[in-house]
Amino acid sequence: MLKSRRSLLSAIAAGFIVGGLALPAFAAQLTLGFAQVGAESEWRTANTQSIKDAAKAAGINLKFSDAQQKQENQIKAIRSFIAQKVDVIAFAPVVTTGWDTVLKEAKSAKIPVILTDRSIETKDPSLYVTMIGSDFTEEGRKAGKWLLENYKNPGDVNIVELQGTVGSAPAIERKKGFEEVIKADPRFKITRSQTGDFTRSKGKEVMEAFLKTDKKVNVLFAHNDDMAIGAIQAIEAAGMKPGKDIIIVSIDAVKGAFEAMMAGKLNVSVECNPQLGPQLMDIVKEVKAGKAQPKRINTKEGVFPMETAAKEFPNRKY
Ligand code: GYE
Repeated sequence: MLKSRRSLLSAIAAGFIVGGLALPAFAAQLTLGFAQVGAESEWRTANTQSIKDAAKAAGINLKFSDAQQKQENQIKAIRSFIAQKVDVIAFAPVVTTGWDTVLKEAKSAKIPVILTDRSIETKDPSLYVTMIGSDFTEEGRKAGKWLLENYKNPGDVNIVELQGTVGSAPAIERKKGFEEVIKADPRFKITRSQTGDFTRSKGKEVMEAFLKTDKKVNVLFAHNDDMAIGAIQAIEAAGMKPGKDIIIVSIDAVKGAFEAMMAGKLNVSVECNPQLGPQLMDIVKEVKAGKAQPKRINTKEGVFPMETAAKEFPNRKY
C-alpha cells in the first residue's frame, strides 16, 4: 500500500517535472497557417525560406501551403487552416480582390489574419490585423527615377513593360509608380505592356513576341528580376546586347539579378526584401498576446545600379 502510494506520488512528481519542462512549450506553442503564393520567382523562394526558418527559430508550429499562383488554392488553404483551428493565419494574397468571404469565415472563427508581402482591396479593414510588406508604388517610382536620371541617348525612348501577375498588388502598384515618374519627361513612352506572370519562362516568351513585332525597343521595365532574366535570353537570341542595345530596369535585387548585372546584362535592380519571416513571427506572437498593431508595416529597401553589383554581391542574403 505504502509502496504503491509512494510510487503513485513519485509518478505524479515525475509527471510534474516532465510536464513542468514540457508544459511551457506545449501551452505557448502557437500554430501558424501560412498560405504562400507559389514558387514563381527567386524572390518567392527566398521569402518561403525566410518564413520557414523564422518559424523554427521562434518555436512556432508552421502549417505551410503553396497555392501555385492560384487564388482558389489559397482560399482552400485558408479554409483548411480555419477547420484545423490554427492560432493565426498569414498569407501573401496572389491578387488584391475576392477575399472578403473567406476572411469573414476566419473572423467568425476568431482567428486573426496577417497579410504579408501583398495587400488586398476590401471595404472592411477589420478582416485583417496588419499587412507587412514593401511599398511597391515607391519601388516603381525608384525604377522610373533611375531611368530618367541615367538614360542619356537622345530622342524618343520606347519602353516595353513586362508586368507581374495580373491583378496582383506588386503589378498594379509598380506600374503606377513607374508611370507617375516617367510622365514628367515626354520622351519616355511605354509602347508595349504585357504580363509575364513574374516567371522567367513567361518573361522570355513575351519579350520574344515584343521583339518580333517591334524593332525599336530602347528600354525594358520588368516588374521583377526573373522576368528580366528570361527577357535577357530573348534579347540575346534576337542578336542584341541586353544592358546595352536595350537598357533593362527591374525590381527585387535577388542574386540572379546581381549576376546579370555583373555580366553587364542588367542595368539596375530596385530592392524588394523577401525576408519577412522574423518580423512576421514577432507579430504573430504579439497578436496572440493581444498587442495592437499598426495597419501597415513597411520594409526598408534600396536601389542597386550595375556599377555597385560586384561590391554588394558578397553581402546579399537572397
Ligand atoms: O517581386 C516577385 C514575386 O509579391 C513582392 O512576387 C512579391 C513579388 C516579387 O513573384 O518576384
